[in-house]
Amino acid sequence: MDQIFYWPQAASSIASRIDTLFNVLNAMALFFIILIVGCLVYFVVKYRRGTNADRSNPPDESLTLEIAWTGIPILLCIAIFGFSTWTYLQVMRAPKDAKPIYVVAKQWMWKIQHPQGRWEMNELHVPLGQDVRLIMTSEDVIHSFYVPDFRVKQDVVPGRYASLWFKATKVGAHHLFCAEYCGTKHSGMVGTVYVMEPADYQKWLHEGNAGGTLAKQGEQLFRELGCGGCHGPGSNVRAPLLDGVYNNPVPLQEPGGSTKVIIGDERYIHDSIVNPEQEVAAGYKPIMPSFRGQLDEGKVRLLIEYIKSLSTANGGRAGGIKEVEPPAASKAETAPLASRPQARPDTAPLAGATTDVNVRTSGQE
Ligand SMILES: [Cu+2]
Repeated sequence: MDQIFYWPQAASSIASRIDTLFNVLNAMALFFIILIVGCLVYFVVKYRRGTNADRSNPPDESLTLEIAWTGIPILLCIAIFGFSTWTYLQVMRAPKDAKPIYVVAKQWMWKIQHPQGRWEMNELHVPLGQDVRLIMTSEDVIHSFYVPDFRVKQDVVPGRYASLWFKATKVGAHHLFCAEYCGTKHSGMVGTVYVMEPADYQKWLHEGNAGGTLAKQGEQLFRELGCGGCHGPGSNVRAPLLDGVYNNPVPLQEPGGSTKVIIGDERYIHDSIVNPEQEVAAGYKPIMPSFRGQLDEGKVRLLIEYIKSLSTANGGRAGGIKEVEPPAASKAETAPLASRPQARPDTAPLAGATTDVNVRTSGQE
């Protein structure tokens, strides 16, 4: 089924499947409306008062009929359930190699950051025929990223990352709406998604990123904020080194004194910046100041990209933090996060940075 005149065009790889589901449900509803209303009208006319229709010996039982009206709807429901679940899983699971693009929603605009460094407002440029994964968060209230032509919509909630993926199949401009009432100018929170030929997209990407990649900008910000003063290898303050944190196990201090190991994903890095006392790396004191309110989500993203780059380049070490042997006195206490695989292979939960992990996590170019 291609397009019905009152529908937006179908411009993504999953759009036609959503449309099929919608059409099947509509067709079934229409079929039963006609069947039921048709029978109703027919019998009302046939058995109206005064007609000489045959009213003797009405059938009060029909096994065939009962099996039919129970069995057929059950089969239809199972088929719809199966098809829609399959579609839902496709929509929710982004392909592994989908290109990440970062989205921050705020009253009343969409800010988009491409890993290569270019950013844009209320516009999103994407390449044709490539899987794109949006990683989104909000500065203030709940918004919802909605592109009708792609048949995708995802709520964007402050304090967490939401993800949405699609593969655009038609070059051109497509409407972008906020689909969650988010305040006075909600209706003005609109934008455009531009689908470009991949070559044009590459050209476009490199036209406007004077500041370098997000990771590079993050490195700059990391310096400006003085993060290296504590997280640098030569620091007197005991703070974890950050290379190797991303996508590797991080041991956390639990209230009872026990340790819990989590994976240092984007969520963890984000929360460690804005809410550092919440999850304290085992063996460290909760002395990091919170950057909540000082950094907007776009800037936090820069730092995350920088910290990610430390784990994906050079087998876990690169950028501004260079490897040094920790001072002898603090060596034993700081073992978990401060040690590096290359330096001290005997300790090192974070040292789990194996080559295949690093390959798998190098999500940007
Ligand atoms: Cu909104």
